[in-house]
Amino acid sequence: MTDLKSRFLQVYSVLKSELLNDPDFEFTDDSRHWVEQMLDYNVLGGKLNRGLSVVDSYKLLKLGKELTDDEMFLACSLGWCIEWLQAYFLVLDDIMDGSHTRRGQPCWFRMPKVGMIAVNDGLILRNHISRIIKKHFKGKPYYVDLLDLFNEVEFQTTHGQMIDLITTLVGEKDLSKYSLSLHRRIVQYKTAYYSFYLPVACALLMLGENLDNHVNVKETLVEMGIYFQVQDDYLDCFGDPETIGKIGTDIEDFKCSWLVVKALELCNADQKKTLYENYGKDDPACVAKDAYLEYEQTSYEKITNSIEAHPSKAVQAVLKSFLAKIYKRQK
Ligand code: GPP
Ligand code: MG
Ligand code: MG
Ligand code: MG
Repeated sequence: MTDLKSRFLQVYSVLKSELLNDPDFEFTDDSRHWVEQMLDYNVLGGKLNRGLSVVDSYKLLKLGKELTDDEMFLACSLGWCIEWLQAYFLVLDDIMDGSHTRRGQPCWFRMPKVGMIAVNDGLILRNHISRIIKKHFKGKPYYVDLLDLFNEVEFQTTHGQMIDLITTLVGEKDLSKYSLSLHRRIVQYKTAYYSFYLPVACALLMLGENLDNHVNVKETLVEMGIYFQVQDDYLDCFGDPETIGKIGTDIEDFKCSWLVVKALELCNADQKKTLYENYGKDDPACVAKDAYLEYEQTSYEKITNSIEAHPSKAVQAVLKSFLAKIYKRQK
């Protein structure tokens, strides 16, 4: 394990222990135990990419200058807030998508004693973010901006999730309504802002930056987030469940996945008929496999060009480190 990761995990223990001893709730042994199990089950076990990238971005934007212990702790805490946000989204997303596994274990709501208690656990995870930010950032000049940022990104994500869900109602009636532009709109909102823009925005706020001055950084990150979700769609069908830690449900769920949109674009009338008959049931997305390889290449080039257009080398380094983490990923 890298130094940074073990440091990051130490901060998790600190934050967890603060939350489990929050004076605004009188915990009993049972309730404390429930929350602790719930946190370890849902917040840990992922790749921690989003969380760690707050620290990485902060370091790069400080041009390699050593972080003080305090800065390190704060950057890690914001990283964990994003991991908490992700846990909150995933617990609820798995219920909505009827998923079975996540990060190599049963989805939280599938656990025998959990079921729909998972809905409230999701809300607790969301509340923890505000508790962490209040405890460690209240009094900082960027406190209000930080709260606004998490609220705004949550607003975008829940609305992206809403169109992801209601679009399937349209698709079930008429699959031909699915298009690349509709897909783009869904994934931009449901994934890109919280996964890519949020970590960098947190680092920028800690550095005292005004986010309004960084709209071009946001655009590049959103582009990367879209690419990342296309990869997620691809892996839902073609990834190895052992490696990605989850069993795909997009076909059964009638999702407006990149694969079905691409398949619709490429197939002939005969294949289209097969697709209409099978989507929501079987595995008809294979026609889009080669197109994915092409998409991966052109997206990479497009994003690289947009990164190189940024005036600041430090910003370029941040963006490049993100792209390197996801290019041709298998999980
Ligand atoms: C990814 O969709 C999007 C999310 C996890 C955001 C969920 C948002 C909520 C407001 C609950 P996905 O269903 O493709 O992800 P996965 O493949 O990991 O299930
Ligand atoms: Mg899902
Ligand atoms: Mg989903
Ligand atoms: Mg998916």
